[in-house]
Amino acid sequence: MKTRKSFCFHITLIASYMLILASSCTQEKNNPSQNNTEITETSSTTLVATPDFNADSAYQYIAKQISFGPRVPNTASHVQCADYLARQMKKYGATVIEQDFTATAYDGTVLRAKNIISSYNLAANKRILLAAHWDTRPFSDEDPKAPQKKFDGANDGASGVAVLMEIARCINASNMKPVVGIDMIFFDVEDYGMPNVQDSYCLGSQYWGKNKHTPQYSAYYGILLDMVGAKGAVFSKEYQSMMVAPSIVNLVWSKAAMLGYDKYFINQTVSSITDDHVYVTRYTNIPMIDIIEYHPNKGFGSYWHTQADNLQVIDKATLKAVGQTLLQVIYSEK
Ligand code: AHN
Ligand code: ZN
Repeated sequence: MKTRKSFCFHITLIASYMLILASSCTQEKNNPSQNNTEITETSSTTLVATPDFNADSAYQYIAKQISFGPRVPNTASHVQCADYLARQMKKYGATVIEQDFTATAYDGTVLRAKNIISSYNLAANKRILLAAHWDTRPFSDEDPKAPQKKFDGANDGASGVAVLMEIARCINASNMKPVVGIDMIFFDVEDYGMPNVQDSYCLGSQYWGKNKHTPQYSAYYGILLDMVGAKGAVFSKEYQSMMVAPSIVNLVWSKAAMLGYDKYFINQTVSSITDDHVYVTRYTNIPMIDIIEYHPNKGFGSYWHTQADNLQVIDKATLKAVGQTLLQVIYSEK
């Protein structure tokens, strides 16, 4: 008679066989958006072992970025923060490329800019691209009292970078490593734009999309983080992300739900948001989604582009929800 143990073993074997069958249906490694429904469905019902995302550490990376002052292009704070970011990513074992360029803003100002690209496991063909912008908007134009003033950009800018830095620290510190290659890009000059001026935002991702750090570079898919650390944040399914990579949006949202973060990652679709993912997909064809705080009825958080976007708006529980979900997503890719 079969023991319970061997019964379970057989179930495991059958499950593995089904997984192998499903994986053998995979065609090319890049761009899952048009196919692979089975793969995504299979992998989205399981959780894997990952390092533990430390939200205290992520919070400190936000505080450190803010300590340089607003990271507005053509300021000393901007240069000093870039040096810090590149130095930290090297410390966490990444291969780092600093891509210097100039960008002309909507008002003709020539901005000295830098995208920072950090890579893990360069030998892997299958790669996941993670990104966030590291610059700060030069004015808090949504603040009725101080529309011309610089601001901290704790959430708008620093939070996404901080989550990626903590993931880098985790990858480096843990004996568990992702199977796939990981590239993290800190885009510059995302926020030096003017509402209603076409393509005036996202100058760093526009530059990178037309001048990739490695000409042949591609990725299986990309995930952009923007405003991922505020108290009470919700992440809606953004329309452009749903158009180019619905399976990736649903994969991320289902991993979040399995980890108990469904109050942050809500099952609601909202209209398109112009952000770095749009230009990455436009110029490189890499399907990229945006995890961005956006409330179905009221839009961005009330702190958005105001003086209130400072450390006080940051909630470690939000950083944890996003960071742990991302670790789950990248460690489950095979
Ligand atoms: C616009 O407001 C056009 N897009 C939102 C992108 C953004 C600005 N993310 C952060 N700041
Ligand atoms: Zn902004």
